[in-house]
Amino acid sequence: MLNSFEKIKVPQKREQLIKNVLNKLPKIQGISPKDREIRRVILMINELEKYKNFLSELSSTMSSLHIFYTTLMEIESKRSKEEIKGCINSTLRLIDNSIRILSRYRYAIANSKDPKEANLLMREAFGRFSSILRRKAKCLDELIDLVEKMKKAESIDPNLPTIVIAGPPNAGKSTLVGRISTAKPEVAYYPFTTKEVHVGHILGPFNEPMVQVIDTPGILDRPMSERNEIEKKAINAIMNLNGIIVYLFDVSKSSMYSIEEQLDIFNELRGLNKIVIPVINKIDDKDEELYKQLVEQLSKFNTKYFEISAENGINVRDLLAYLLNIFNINIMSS
Ligand SMILES: Nc1nc2c(ncn2[C@@H]2O[C@H](COP(=O)(O)OP(=O)(O)OP(=O)(O)O)[C@@H](O)[C@H]2O)c(=O)[nH]1
Ligand SMILES: [Mg+2]
Repeated sequence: MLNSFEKIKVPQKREQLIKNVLNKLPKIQGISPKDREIRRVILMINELEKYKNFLSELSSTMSSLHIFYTTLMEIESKRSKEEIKGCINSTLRLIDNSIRILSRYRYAIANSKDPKEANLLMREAFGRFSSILRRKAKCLDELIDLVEKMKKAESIDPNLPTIVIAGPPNAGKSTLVGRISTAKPEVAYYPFTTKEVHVGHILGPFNEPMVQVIDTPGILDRPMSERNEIEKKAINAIMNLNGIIVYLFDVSKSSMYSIEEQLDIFNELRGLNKIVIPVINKIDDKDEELYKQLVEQLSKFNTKYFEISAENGINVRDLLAYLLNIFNINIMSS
């Protein structure tokens, strides 16, 4: 599936554009001096039209965007959706206005009395063009950066059954995603290896994507207001994708987080009114004390939990069968 931002044509940033226009102007010729100056102003107008198209496309993309992507835009830009829209609309008005100003110069050049006046007017038009862009269109560069970032986001299909793998950093989330889906995410021994949300698929009998599996960055046990951008991306997937959440606990000897911390995050996710399935990972290397503490606590919840080794594949198939069964998919048929 295509990411909705992929089709947006991204123009050059303001300074680059001003520089390029300035380079192109002397190369533009015409059938008369007036005609040449008019063509120069038309070049400026055409460049502004490109900004206008970019802003209009962005605005229409945003109007039909899934909340997961709108929130991702907010995280990436550190601005609210309303601020982004405000920025688009005010810049659109500014560009429209600038096109009108340049069009007036175009007619003034057509009515100028000699080549000297025509050239002077063209220079004045360029001065207006560059000063409006420099002083008033500050939002443009920010929006260009934002769209470039959004183009890199992976495509998530909100209508496909979804499994979101969540948990503290280093718990083995990416290892599990790599084992059960088509994704091959980066796995490493240090925390926060995964910095973006990634998507893999579980394929059906005809190799069609049947279920999507979402790999998320790790989250720490701390208030939402203290969470960094990377953690917020994980929370966005957990909250705004309509999926089953698999919460991984790390009970290995090298676990970096206490059972209390891991349970705090688990409880936070359970409060979201979603299906959250507790999964104890790394049982091949379990720390007996951590394991005992966790099992004692989990049995109080009266919910089914799994004990797996994502790395060695222990019990992974049982977990997968259980998850698919929630979507009414029988693993034997896949
Ligand atoms: N012993 C053992 N190690 C595991 C298991 N699963 C993952 N690991 C190891 O744990 C480390 C972290 O694995 P990742 O899959 O990158 O963990 P993650 O949760 O995606 O980590 P972040 O993206 O940093 O949050 C790696 O060194 C893995 O090899 C397991 O079942 N058993
Ligand atoms: Mg990871």
